[in-house]
Amino acid sequence: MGVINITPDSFSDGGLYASTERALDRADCMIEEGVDWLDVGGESTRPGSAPVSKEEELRRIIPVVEALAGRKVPVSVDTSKPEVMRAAIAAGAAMINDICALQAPGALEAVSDGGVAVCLMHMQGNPRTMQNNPQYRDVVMEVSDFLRVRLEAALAAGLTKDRLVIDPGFGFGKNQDHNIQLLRHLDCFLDLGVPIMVGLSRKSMLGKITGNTVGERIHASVAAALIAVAKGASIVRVHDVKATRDALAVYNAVNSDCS
Ligand code: 9MG
Repeated sequence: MGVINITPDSFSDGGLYASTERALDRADCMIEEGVDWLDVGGESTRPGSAPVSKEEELRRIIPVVEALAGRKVPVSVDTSKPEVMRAAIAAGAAMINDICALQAPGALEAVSDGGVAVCLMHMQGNPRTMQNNPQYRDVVMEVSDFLRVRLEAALAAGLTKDRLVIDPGFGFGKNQDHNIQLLRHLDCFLDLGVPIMVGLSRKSMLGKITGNTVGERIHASVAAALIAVAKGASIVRVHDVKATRDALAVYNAVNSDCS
């Protein structure tokens, strides 16, 4: 899944794609590189970021979603606002990627009525404050329990399992040790019975390990994506599509035929 941020303050490509035309160029480039999904977002979720109004989020994303609906690749929209979810679905989105796991009032109904797929992500706190000393007794257990409860809520609202994906939310209210524990034990989330998605690409967790700046984290991002897939992830949310696809092609060639 390729990341298309239409945000002036996004953590890795801030300002670069902050226009419909640029977002579409970036999407076309990712399509050329073989992306399977495009994830379009109009509100930065990086640590410390401030929320944007639904009007501004709609202004940023809807023209891009409408234009991409005519391309060959399905579009996911990264939003937590029910009004934005409904408008995105009407514009052609096939998935809602919600970092708040459909906890906003009206969110469950918005996606259930819309018939789309949904990614339920775990976050402790909110983007503005989430990295201020996050605490867990057992991070893997607590994230898993949260996702189980949100899956039950989604099923009770009429979504079916084949439309649901879960994501432990790397970097969303987690310190370095929490992130490493989650990646090390990612296979535990397979017990939840739905596909696992992860977003590790260019994140500060990789900067802390390598000492590299955001722009220098491509190799670490590809390594992290490979580890995630080896531990059971089905969808990797990335900025560097070709590099990730190439690495996964090698991985799959070795692992798909066990004869
Ligand atoms: C929007 N966004 C930023 N990081 C993300 C991650 O790790 N997972 C998901 N599902 N969405 C993310």
